[in-house]
Amino acid sequence: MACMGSCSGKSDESNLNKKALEGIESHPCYSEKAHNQNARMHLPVAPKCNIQCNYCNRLYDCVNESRPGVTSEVLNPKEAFEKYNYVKEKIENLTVVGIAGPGDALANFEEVKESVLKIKNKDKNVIFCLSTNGLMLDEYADEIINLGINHVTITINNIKPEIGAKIYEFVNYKGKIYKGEEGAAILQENQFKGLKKLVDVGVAVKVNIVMIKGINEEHIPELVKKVKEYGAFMTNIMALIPAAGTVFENMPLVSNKELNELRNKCSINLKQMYHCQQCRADAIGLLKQDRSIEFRNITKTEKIEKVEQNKKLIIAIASKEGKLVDQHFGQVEEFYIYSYEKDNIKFIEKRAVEKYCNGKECEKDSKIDKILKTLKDCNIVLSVRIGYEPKKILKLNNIYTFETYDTIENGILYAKSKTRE
Ligand code: CLF
Ligand code: SF4
Repeated sequence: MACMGSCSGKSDESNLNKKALEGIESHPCYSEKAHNQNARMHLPVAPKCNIQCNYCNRLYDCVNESRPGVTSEVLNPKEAFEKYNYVKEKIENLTVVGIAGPGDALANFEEVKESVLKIKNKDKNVIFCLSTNGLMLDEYADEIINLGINHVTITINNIKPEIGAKIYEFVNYKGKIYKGEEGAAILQENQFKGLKKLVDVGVAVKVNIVMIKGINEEHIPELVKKVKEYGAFMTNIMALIPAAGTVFENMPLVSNKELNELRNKCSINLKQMYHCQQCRADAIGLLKQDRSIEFRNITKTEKIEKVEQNKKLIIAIASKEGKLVDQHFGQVEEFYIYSYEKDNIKFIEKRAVEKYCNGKECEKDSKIDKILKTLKDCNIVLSVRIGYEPKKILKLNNIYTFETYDTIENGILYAKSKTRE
């Protein structure tokens, strides 16, 4: 599960092991005090998921969007390690490395394990944090413990399969698809078995709960009591984000007042998180100050084939008014086409395209094909952000993509510096 979490209420720290307890002080999600001081970095190494939540749309990467499941890149363990080293140099107070999607950490366990081991071998003091939907938690709990991960988040939205059946479209358990109450029951059983295994060795388990009006909000206090009985350290009740293109896209919004009233009610039983930012799967920095855009693509530059010094570059710019690179790739309806040759930057024309992002996944394949035709002579696309799917497809067609927010001229010079010998 993409991790979706000022704390108050009761929690029992006496159950925690020494590392889990020590880690809380500098964990921005577990400690309200730490959230203004300590930074976390998410490694987006887990693209696959093994369930389908009715609120999840992992590929919808919009410029204004900051929510779980969204990332601008997916890294392999080597790239994740390189990126960690780079970010660590720049952010002194980086204490936590989390894996929060964009899919489920345990549906990508080999990548998660390799990334954790690489970083751990280099830096013994990192606090690792993992977020999961819990479907494979019973199976992987021992490995998680052996890896020394002492902070785990499980998203549990219900303790009644009839409610779960309304939240999950399907559960893919060990290669077989289960739907309705059957699927929800399998998920629930594994979540609680895994929770117990972790709590038994003192891991600090936070349970994330998505508050969905008309589906589970009445049920949440009972759910919080249950996870408390099982030894969860705290819960983080979050408002549903009705993401475009999902079954729940038209569900009612939850107000802050409603959310905090429910949290207050539940705080009688268990410590509550009030400062969750529902962050991206590639978030970096303090919870309230996401710096991920600064660190995009830093591990990818060596893969760019160098272009001959004098070859003319054709560059497509995502720009609202033709002055700045200030649009997300998915939002562009008109690209500004420029050429760069022998130190000369020249505007050529505007080219209309159909907007790539409208929230409907099913239409994206045909749209990217059309965009590719429109940009077929281009070497470079410059935008503020681009999702990993279109980026990958453009790359396969020898069009390199760069993310920046700058004047068009500076953007072109930046892209040129990355592609020239
Ligand atoms: Fe990341 Fe989640 Fe670990 Fe925090 S986020 S894996 S516990 S390090 Fe934190 Fe972000 Fe809320 Fe998650 S603010 S979405 S609770
Ligand atoms: Fe999306 Fe749900 Fe899978 Fe998380 S667990 S990635 S929210 S489908």
